[in-house]
Amino acid sequence: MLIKHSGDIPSSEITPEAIYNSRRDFMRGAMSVAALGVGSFAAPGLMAAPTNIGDIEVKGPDWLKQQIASANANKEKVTEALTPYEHITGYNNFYEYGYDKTDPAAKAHVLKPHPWTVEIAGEIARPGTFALEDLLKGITLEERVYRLRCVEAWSMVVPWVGFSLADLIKRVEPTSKAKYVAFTTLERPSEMPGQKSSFSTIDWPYREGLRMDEAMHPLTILAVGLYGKVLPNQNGAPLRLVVPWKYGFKYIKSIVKIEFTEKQPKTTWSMIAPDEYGFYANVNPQVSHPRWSQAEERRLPSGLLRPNIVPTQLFNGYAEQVAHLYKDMDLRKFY
Ligand SMILES: Nc1nc2c(c(=O)[nH]1)N[C@H]1C(S)=C(S)[C@@H](COP(=O)(O)O)O[C@H]1N2
Ligand SMILES: [Mo]
Repeated sequence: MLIKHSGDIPSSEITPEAIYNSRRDFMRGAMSVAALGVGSFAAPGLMAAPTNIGDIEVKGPDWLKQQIASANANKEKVTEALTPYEHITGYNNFYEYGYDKTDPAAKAHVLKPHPWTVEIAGEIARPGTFALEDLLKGITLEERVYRLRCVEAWSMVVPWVGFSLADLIKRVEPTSKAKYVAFTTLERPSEMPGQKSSFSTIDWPYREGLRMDEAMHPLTILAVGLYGKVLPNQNGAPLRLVVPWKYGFKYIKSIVKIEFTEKQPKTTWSMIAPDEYGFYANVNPQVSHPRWSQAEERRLPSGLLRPNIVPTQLFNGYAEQVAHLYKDMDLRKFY
């Protein structure tokens, strides 16, 4: 890349503010290169002017804004450049709003993510339906900069704000029968036009799941923000899963239910096409999708002139932290 990377600064040594400020300089640089016609940054329909992160206002309740503003600085180091805000919030998969990458940004504003409740059920001592605000009480949010690798072979680097899923799991006291965690997205066709579409092959609501040890892993978070702002609707407001060593379809959005189960739960994509999308969905450059290779990825921003192809890493680069979870498993069989 022609551009100076803000990621050259070890993010563990600087505050989120500094990341965004250096990011801002990075984006100014990026846009002036684009203006000269050298770079191509566009996903179709994206902005033409640089964004000042400090000027972005995402709607949300004051308690959430305050909690996000006091999030601890990033613990996970990523040396790559952050993906610009416009791309993270303008190029999305969220089929509840349609199949195009630009549908969620265009349509998701209709959703009202506050107030919000989450039902926590199944094999736990303390089930209940909790207001999001109560779920987050006493939780210190953290910034985590992670790579996100979609199964479609594009990727981004995202500064999430969230908290460890393990913290929530411990509070609800799982029983010895809790072997899996199942997650469900909101089903509200009045605010999610894709759920009304007769073309849809998805059996709503969208569902995902993790094995208990994956859910308890310190890298697994529930996100409520990104770039130090409230999570935009198109990115899964108000609460979405982030499991950085897995393909993006595991990162279920707008969660309304978390259920602890003894059996492996059904998950949306593996129900639609079990030969193509498995329960595990661990990022693996050696295991091809039946219709394309997974050896490389397009790192956003990616354009025709500058596709920005990078090699895909085993477990999306998190092998050191997570490979032990799968040490006795055939990764070709359990894809
Ligand atoms: N409820 C729901 N969650 C979802 C999806 C979806 O269509 N519906 N798409 C998934 C896919 S395929 C990806 S790659 C990521 C994309 O997250 P992003 O739009 O925030 O980048 O969300 C995942 N979570
Ligand atoms: Mo995806």
